[in-house]
Amino acid sequence: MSLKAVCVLKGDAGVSGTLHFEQAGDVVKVTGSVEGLAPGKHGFHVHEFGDNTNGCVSAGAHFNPCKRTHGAPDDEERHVGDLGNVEADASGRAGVEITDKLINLTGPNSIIGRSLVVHADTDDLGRGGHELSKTTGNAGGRLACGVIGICPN
Ligand SMILES: [Cu+2]
Ligand SMILES: [Zn+2]
Repeated sequence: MSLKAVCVLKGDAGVSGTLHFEQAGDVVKVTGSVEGLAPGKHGFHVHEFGDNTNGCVSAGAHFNPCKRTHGAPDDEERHVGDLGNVEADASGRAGVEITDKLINLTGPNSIIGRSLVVHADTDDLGRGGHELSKTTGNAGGRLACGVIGICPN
């Protein structure tokens, strides 16, 4: 039996989505979709806290248990929560199909009980030269978020 999790994204700007997570050995597969986005790329991260009491702001910073610098999903130097970008088509829908080697559904890198956040702008993956590039990828406001929770197998 494999461990599975789910996250329902909700936001004020009409952005919504559902993402499914499945641990498959060392990697976690993330599948689903986000709707209501502006066409183009949007930063997509696991943030530290599963606290949405003050909207997506209270989700805190990127989940970063190893005290690293912000980066791209395939970088050695990255936050555990750095899942890069999702890309919305002309209708505002982003299909998500990510396989990531750092996030986990158990252990110290577990994302259960933390928040998934989708941003207004593109994550520059630490390479943008902006003062925020090395912490947030300068991905702008938080359009929608949700807590990642265990779901039935
Ligand atoms: Cu984020
Ligand atoms: Zn980051």
